[in-house]
Amino acid sequence: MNWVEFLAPYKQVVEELKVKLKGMRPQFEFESSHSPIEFVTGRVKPIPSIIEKVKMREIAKENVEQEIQDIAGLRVVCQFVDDIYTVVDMLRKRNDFTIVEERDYITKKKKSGYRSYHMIIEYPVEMIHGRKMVLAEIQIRTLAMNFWATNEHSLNYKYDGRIPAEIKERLQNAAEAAFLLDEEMSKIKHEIQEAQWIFHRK
Ligand code: 0O2
Repeated sequence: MNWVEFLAPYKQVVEELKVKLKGMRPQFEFESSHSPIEFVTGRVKPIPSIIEKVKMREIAKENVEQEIQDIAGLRVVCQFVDDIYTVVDMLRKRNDFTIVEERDYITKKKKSGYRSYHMIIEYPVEMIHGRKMVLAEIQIRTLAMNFWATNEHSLNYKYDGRIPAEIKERLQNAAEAAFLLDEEMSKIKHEIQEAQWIFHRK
């Protein structure tokens, strides 16, 4: 496998989508309205991580592009849970890609405690030899969900996917605490936004 050649369109997609999604924030600021987007990140899945997934799921070489949907990964981080659905609605209205699948791990959290909204999109990228359709995953989550997922991801890496039961339980409790934090913050959303607006004007 020539990885540089294989990953080139994915790199391009991540760069293009980062610009497009990041570009939404200043538009809200220009209109003096609350931006549902706090920040955007993107990455191309590391090669060892792709190889591991291929091996674990016994994916045939010719099916890698179709089966591993998060080689190009974008993350949109929001302040409030409501904002996630605002972003989802805005993404559904776009004409520069098509949505292939949506997974709501917020209303239906994962067993680990993981919460996030996932969108798999098909994005047309113009390469020097023509257009290529590339799958990408957009994860949309709150700051609290992101804090939890980042920490859990590190622990998963540390324990090679076998987190001890006691830590797993603590993580599940932490996931609930994070969700409670999101709920409490949502209840005082307007107060927070007013404060941020005053701060922004100073
Ligand atoms: P990495 O290192 O972030 O790239 P399946 O698990 O079979 O339903 P699939 O294809 O894994 O299907 O998709 P899913 O579940 O939507 O997960 C894709 C990505 O979501 C993961 O990529 C993670 O980034 C994130 N994710 C899903 N579940 C969890 C979780 O329990 N904890 C954390 N921290 N992240 C999660 P990768 O390839 O697993 O990892």
